[in-house]
Amino acid sequence: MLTRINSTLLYLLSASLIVLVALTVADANADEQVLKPNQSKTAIFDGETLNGWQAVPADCASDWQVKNGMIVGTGTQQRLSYLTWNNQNLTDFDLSLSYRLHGKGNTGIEVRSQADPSGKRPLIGYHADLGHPGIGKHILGAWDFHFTNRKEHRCDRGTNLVINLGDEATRTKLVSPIEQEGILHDQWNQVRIVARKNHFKFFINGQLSSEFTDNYTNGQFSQGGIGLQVHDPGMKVEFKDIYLTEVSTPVPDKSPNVLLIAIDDLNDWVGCLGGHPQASSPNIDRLAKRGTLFTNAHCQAPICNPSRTSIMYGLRPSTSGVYMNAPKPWTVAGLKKNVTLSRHFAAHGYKTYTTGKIYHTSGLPDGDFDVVGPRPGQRLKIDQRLVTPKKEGANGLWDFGAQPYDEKLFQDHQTASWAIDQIQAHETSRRTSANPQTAKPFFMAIGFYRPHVPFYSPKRIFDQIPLDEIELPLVNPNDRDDLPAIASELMVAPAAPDHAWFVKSSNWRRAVQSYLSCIRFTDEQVGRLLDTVYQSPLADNTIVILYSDHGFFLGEKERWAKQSLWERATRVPFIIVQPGGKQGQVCSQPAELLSIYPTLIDLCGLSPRDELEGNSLIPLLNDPKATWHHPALTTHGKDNHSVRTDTHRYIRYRDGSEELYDLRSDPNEWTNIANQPEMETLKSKLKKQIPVKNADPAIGPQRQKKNRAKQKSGLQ
Ligand SMILES: [Ca+2]
Ligand SMILES: [Ca+2]
Repeated sequence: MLTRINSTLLYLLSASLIVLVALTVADANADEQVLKPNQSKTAIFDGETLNGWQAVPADCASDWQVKNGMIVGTGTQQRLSYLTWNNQNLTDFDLSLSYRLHGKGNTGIEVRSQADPSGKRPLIGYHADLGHPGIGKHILGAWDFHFTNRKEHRCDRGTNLVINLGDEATRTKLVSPIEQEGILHDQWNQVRIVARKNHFKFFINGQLSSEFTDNYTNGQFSQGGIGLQVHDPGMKVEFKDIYLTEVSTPVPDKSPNVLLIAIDDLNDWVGCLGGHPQASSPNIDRLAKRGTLFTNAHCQAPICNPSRTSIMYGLRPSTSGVYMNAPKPWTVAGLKKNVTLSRHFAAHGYKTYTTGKIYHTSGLPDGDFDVVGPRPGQRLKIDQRLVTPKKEGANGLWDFGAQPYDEKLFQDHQTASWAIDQIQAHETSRRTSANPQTAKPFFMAIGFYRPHVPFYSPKRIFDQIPLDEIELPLVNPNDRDDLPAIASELMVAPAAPDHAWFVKSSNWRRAVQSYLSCIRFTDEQVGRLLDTVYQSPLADNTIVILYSDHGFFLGEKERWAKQSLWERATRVPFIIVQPGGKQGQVCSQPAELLSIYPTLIDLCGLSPRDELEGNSLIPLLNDPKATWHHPALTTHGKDNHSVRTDTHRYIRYRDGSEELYDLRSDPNEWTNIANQPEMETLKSKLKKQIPVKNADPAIGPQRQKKNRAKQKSGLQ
């Protein structure tokens, strides 16, 4: 009986051991695939001799012995004693070993170690700390910075540390790091160190313990040796199964360049979205074929300032309080501490560039980019006024037609030319630098001005789409009958002429022709940029993202411009191309422009930011049909929201009135089905997606000043 129990126990124990080993191997393999080593791992300890190893300093050789297939390190004096492997010029590698620590003390592994030119220490470099569970997380499983000429950075167990160009640290928590209980005293532990360019990972027993990225180019070590350490009298540590894999196969760059192409007021008419038969956009279409086209992507606000704020700050309008074209986000007190997308890239060692319109009115927060190019604005001095609907209540930007001047003078031609020059200069300087591997990558945000009003483009383009052949958008004369009153109030675009004016003055067709011409001209400029990237080595290490800040109405629902929560104003072209990523993917799941920030963080390995509200699109880039429970939200003014799923749009206004459309049968959103009783279940489900927090509209310094003046004069 006793024997049977014992053998059952033994069986259970050995089964759990097998499971444990299998899990460890699976984890290790997952990372191996990322590394793509070109060699199999090499045992660098033969189990019998210390051939290939040397003690540092040389007079501590007696601290290191081989016994029973193990390297045994015994501390004999109060000093640092190392056993180093003879290759002192390792760059990218994967080191694995087992260690067992007896008694007190701690030990560690030297990574990219070098002789200390100042002679203060035997070796300097990065150091992975080992020990037993009792010694605390500041030592066990942490990274140390054993340098004499730069500062120490805490990178405890459970930490992801990023050191920026100025040697300043940012720390975030790892998702499921090894816990203290997972590390054993007096027993064998498996350790794995992965060094890849300036990124270092430390695994214990198959789980990540700590990792860091070192962007401090003045101090980082891109090569060096590896070694084992003891340092206290009586301390005893054993090592065995020591394997080294040198990684020299080129792998996708962990710090790719980023090219962000923002287009102003471009709706879903473009070729690859199939929106208007005469909207030709061959260059945007060819970009889509190189990566992932999101066919159900939506802005977070249907107007310039709040949409662009949401993209660059990573916040919803309902959180930032930036709902309309004022105030500028960087003047809002509550947003001053926030780190914009470009600044986050700068903090990770990128050189940042911008030109054209990235924020509303082409303004920029102070110091938001390292290099700022031309920002010519929506109107040029040489523009001739062509149609003049100004007296009909529109602002001065409302005009359209062909401008006669040289094409090179158009804003978007200038913008593209500057960007191309900068990209080429950056690339030349990187290639010719002393160490191209560690030269800064670029983050460049380019904002094209058209097809925003005025709809001006060269005559050459107008001639491609004759006026009498223009197809007008579909209009249902009864469309507005089923709308709540607040919808009709909110959808008025105050700066635009009304639809009646376009019809009465016979300008509808002309305006559509002009908008289509602008799409073609801007698309040509996009093509020039794409040629610069894709006809050069930049193709292999540059992420390209193209988006429009929101859509645009040209008579649909008998209205013009953006400012509404319907499809034509919220849906945008949105394309992400990553080097080495899957090509020709089409994703019809709901996507938000707000996701650009967190997605780029993931694609470029930057440290995450807790305040960001968008969802990283990585799962959809990997598989466009992946399970995705996130609808796309658009907000227009405080507490008016639209929720777009893969099939429906639900709109809820601040007074509680609603609209619901089934886009599968009603792509023009003509039939509001919100009042149908059978829709209650769906509506209550969609209602739950609406933000709970609805910040009051943010106010900038001018409004604050006025309010103070009012208070002073007793008016408030
Ligand atoms: Ca816009
Ligand atoms: Ca309707």
